[in-house]
Amino acid sequence: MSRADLVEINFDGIVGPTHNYAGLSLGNLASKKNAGQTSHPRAAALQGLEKMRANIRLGLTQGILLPHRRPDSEWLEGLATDAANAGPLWPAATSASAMWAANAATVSPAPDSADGRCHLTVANLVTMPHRSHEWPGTLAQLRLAFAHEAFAVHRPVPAPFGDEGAANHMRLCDHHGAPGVEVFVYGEASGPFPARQHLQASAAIARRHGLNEALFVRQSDEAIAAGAFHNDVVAVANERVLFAHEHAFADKACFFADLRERLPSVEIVEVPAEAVSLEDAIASYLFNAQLVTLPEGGMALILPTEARGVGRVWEWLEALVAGNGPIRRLIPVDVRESMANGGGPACLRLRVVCDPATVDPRFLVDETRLDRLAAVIAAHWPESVAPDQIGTLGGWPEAVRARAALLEALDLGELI
Ligand code: SUG
Repeated sequence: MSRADLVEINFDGIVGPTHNYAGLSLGNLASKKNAGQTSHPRAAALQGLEKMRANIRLGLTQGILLPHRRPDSEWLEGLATDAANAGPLWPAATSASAMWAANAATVSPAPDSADGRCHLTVANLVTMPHRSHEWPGTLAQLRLAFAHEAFAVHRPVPAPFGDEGAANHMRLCDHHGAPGVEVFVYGEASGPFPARQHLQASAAIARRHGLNEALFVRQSDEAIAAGAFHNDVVAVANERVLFAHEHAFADKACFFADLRERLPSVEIVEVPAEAVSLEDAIASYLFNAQLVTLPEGGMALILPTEARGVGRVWEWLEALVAGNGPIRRLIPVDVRESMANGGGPACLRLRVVCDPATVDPRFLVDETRLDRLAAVIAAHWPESVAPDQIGTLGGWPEAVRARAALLEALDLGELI
């Protein structure tokens, strides 16, 4: 059933005070390249807030997800160790990786599910040790934010079936409030890098959400080997538009035919490899964009400033918006600190299509609330974190206090 009260809300992960570059993600080329660099948590978090502010000014509805408790002493306790003795587990215990909210959960809006509720399944993120302990913190937040009966928040799919949430999930529909076709993109282990999304995990989520229309599409091995560790590095969808690299999918002919059959209005904007190679796509992150519908009509791509830095990519995009297609505007945003760990504008947000009145208002922001958050971050987030510092910080009390200050400012003390 189509519903006019439903809008898309982007919930952005706020970058936590322990943001650092530890080279933890095999197959994520930026993470490897920047391992051991000095990070700038304050600038990182403020960049994220400015992205949200710009989106609010476009007329979009904006939400937030909060940094998790890091270092994660409970996780270390489960591994029978602690801050002083964690050794190689320490970087994984301190990672601020929950900032990449696209990996928080898979979301199926109400019009897609048999019971008419919006379903969210928290991602297990089991492939990467530093991300495998995000789910309890995510579950706690989603249970608060989406406590209304309009939602069903589910625990993660059990291991060993890796699930990385919305980063490997796309929804195509005539408009946000209309029933959609949900596309689950999974990988198969083949090349040098892990395939993080398992078909069994995607199938379990589709069953659990009671989806009326679901497609399961294999990501191309070539894309994973080139550094597309999530599908959202090579494809993005919004309403009836799919924007994807030519080599994103293993069998695109079959996928596109299935999609056209289920949603005849679909518009597929494909970027040919001869114009933009997979390598350029991954270096520029042009697909890791927020593809959004503007209130005045037409769609915009909110992309990382890095996309402007690759001449061939920018030329292609400029030609695209000059044409008569659905994508009308290019809006570059500076999220460099996150990008250096492989997280572009799309990685930083979780999309939830719902009635905003059903969301706990503490998880929604306007510009005034962003100002308040920016003041807390400016006062408490470390300016920089050098890699050799991390091991000497013990339980990292400054980071624990910084997060507590943020939660208090948001009246979310129960998450401390
Ligand atoms: O899982 N980087 C994240 C980036 C996630 C991007 N998300 C999406 N594509 N939706 C990851 O690889 C790097 C952490 C480090 O190396 O310290 C990291 O976890």
